[in-house]
Amino acid sequence: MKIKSGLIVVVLTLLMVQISCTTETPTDLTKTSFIPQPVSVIATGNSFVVKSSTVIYVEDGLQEYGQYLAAELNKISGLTIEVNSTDKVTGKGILLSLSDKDPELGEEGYQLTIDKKHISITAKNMAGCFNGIQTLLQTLPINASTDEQLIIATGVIRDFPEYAYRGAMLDVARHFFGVEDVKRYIDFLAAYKMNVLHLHLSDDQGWRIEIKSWPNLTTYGGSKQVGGGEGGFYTQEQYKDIVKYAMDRNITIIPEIDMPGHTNAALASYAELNCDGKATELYTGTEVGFSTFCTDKEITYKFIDDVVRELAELTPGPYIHIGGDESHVTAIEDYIPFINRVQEIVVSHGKKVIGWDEIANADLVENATVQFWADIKNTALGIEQDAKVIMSPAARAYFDMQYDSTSVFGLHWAGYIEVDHGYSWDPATLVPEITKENILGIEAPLWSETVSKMDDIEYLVFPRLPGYAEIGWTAPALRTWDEYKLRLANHGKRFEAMDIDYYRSTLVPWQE
Ligand code: TNX
Repeated sequence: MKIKSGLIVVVLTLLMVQISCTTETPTDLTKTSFIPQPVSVIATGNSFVVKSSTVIYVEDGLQEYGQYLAAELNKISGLTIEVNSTDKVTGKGILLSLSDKDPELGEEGYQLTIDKKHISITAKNMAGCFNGIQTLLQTLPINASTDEQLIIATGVIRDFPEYAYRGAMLDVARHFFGVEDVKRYIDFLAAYKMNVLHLHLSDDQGWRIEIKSWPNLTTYGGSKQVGGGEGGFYTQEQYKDIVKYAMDRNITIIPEIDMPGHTNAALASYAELNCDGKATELYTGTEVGFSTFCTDKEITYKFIDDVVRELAELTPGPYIHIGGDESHVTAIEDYIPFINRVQEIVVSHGKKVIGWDEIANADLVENATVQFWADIKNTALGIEQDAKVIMSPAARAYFDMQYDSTSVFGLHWAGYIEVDHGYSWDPATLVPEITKENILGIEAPLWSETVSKMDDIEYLVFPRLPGYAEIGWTAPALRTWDEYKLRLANHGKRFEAMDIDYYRSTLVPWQE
């Protein structure tokens, strides 16, 4: 009998340990699967509980981010957390504030301090504050049920990015994606601290941005898409709405008008842009390199000036992307003066130039940026001319490359990109000709020849996007695939909660 009751005590104790383990409050902040991995995470062993009485306090100018955080917390918790415009924390609360007393954090860094009663996010700029908010949100489940307590482990996170430019591109020309889809794409970037969305707004198959001085571009040139279906375009009002939505999430929109090649939609819309004065037919296939603006007609430059002027007026960000890739039917003697002149047009409207790596064959203007996608020689020419480089190596960073031969969507002209291959590279050492001081950052482009719905986009973009975000944010010394894949696995639940239709790579140990 004695032995029996002893056994019962042991069993009961074990059971209690088990129960307390499974309902354990998170007290070790270092156990959180942050993506991107922060510069430093120190745990202090306690926890902060988010309650209905928790207030968000914001300094002047941070009201919008306060509201954003409240909305996210309320979504997760079912609570109605309030925002208070004051920097004096009176009760239990979360404080957002700006300070330039910590120069190590730089333009986009932040310090997130969590203790039992207070949470504070301090940054030099609003951008840093937004990044700190994203880190704070990753300490919480994305979809807690209302009766579950929202508990955050205490500690201190200091964090700042490796590269200033961390972006993704969306090709809305081959297939058109409406405003709501673009906003969802923006949410994906924001959750992982990416700060640039490059929109590929024109190509052979469609022109997607309203230009008031050349209306046929969209009414006719935007009417179709790959496969022959109905296309679409953004009115200027819709584009402004996208720009604002992005800006509220610390994301700069970079609009691209691809030229002199990839211009069939414009050439079909206006006969005078063709050398023979005849409009081309609309095109709905997926070939590249067959179209070109007529580079020695004056009307071409009047057209480009109008387009760039209207676009620059709508775009608060510093850049206009002029494309310049795959102009296979433009003679190099025509291509170079064309790119030179278009760069001057961009500069005259107060913007900086970005172009695909081919533009480095021209005489680059000051502050030009070359986007490396395929050709190292071109990119090296750009570096010789003091241009900065955006790293988008097709064989590593193209969202439209298939994961493997069984992938439903995507292409594979640059190879297959499994999740580990997309993650395991360092922009500063990938190519000997391109070194850290040349690099502005990284961008993962999604070309849309094979995708026509948001679900298709999600399959190609997830789970690779968090990896590109981490390459842009986290120093290479803090990143290995073997450790990253465990953190990524913990984000599967977040993808599901966001209804993201992601690719279940067998290389990642997803949680059941
Ligand atoms: C190359 S990358 C292109 C695009 C295609 C893409 C497909 C680049 C600058 N040009 O026109 O859509 O390949 O992967």
